[in-house]
Amino acid sequence: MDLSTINNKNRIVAPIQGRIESLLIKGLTQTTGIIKMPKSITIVGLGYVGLPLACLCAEKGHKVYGYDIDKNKVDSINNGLSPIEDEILSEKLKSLKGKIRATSSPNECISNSDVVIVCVPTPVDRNYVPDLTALMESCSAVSRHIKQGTLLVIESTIYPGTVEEIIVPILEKQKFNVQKNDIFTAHCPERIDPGNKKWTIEALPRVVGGVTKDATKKAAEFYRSVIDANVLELSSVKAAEATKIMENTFRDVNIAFVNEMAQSFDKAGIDILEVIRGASTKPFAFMPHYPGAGVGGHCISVDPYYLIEKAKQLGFTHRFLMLAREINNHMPHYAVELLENELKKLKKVVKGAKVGMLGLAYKANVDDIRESPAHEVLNLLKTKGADVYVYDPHVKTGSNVKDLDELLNKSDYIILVTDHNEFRQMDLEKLNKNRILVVIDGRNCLDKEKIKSMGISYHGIGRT
Ligand code: SAJ
Repeated sequence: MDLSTINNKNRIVAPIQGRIESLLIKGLTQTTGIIKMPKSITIVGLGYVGLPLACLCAEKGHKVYGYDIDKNKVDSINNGLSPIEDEILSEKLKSLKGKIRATSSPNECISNSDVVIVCVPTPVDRNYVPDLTALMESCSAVSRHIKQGTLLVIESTIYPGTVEEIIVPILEKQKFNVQKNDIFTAHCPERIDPGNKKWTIEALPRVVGGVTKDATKKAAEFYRSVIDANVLELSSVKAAEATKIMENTFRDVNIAFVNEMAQSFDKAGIDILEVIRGASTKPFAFMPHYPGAGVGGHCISVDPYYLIEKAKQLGFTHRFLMLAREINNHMPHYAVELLENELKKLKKVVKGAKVGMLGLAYKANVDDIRESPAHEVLNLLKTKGADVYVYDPHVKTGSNVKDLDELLNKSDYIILVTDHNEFRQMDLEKLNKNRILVVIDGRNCLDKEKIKSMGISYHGIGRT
């Protein structure tokens, strides 16, 4: 049997093996009568990651506390209301009202919990340097109330070494010996994809890695008790930390790849969507990504910097990852340049131009504006003196017009930054009716032929 067959077989067998293992463990638990006593769990940080996890644990019958410093968030959750625009979450919170005890006081929850899971933001600062303030502050609060024998899991995205170099010393300051499992300490990187109805939190496979083998086991046992997917136990906590960074950096570099290809194809008059469609007919070794007006969100645009920074401390420079970040961070500028070029053809300039900007959120159909490329596009347009009308159906607070019709009525030129369904499905005749002269399609999501057929200048990202 040649190697490729063996490889292919392994590629197919391994996940099935893992699935069978996971089902066996679950089955044994149920058939051997080991009744999984409901645990008392505190989820620290009730955002995009913590809240779905809190709901899942409550659905599985565990006693769930939610600890968050944001009192508004605590109050809305205790009233069964989701502080995040997410229909699945809103439904769940309504049905779980009273089953999750949200609080802003750590002593009420942490000391009563068998499991504490930390899901706080780990952003970067304006110089793209990792900012672990929230993680350190929350783990310090936890360390002052956590009881011996608790399982402590960090889900926040962190660079390899964070648990052992930062979290463990915080616990040791309270006289816990983590190597002796006073606190079972592990990392299980979050894999939430907001709004994804297929890959929900219970359906997503996970990886775990503990400071000790017992911690890894304990963490794996916990996650297997709440999710339906496979839980892979890794040999170390560092391996678990590196896994998440790798999967998101992989995505960032692939997006940078197509963003560079798009700029090259613009010069050559090639439609990149057609070429991606063509390349995707290859049934192996090609994975489509799509060019756009930038890369936002608290994962893809942030996580690479965690590895870049840590590697720098260890004496390695990630030139490729840094270049990918540079390319992706340039895309908002590229989108505005496309608008300037189209205006130039009309002998117009951006200064004083009435520009409608469609979208503020970092990706389609969410209300999250963190790291959104729209911020940069808006800043650039304003700096160049444009009159900008902004509309995002999911971010009404950031919009300065009440709806799409008002934006089209007031604008002469359009730049789409977020491919919300409302924009994808808009009646393109309205562009004509409102005498729109130029459309810059920052997500290549509009019908370019139809727009051009109306005599409107159209330019996408790698798509003319
Ligand atoms: N983007 C592109 N081109 C692409 C894909 C995305 O420009 O081909 C842009 C989006 O417009 C957005 C940014 O990148 O501005 C991030 O988009 P995303 O689809 O990666 O969405 P995220 O940030 O919610 O990423 C999450 C990640 N999940 C976790 O970190 C647990 C990521 O690993 C997933 O791959 C991604 O969801 C997903 O697949 O939806």
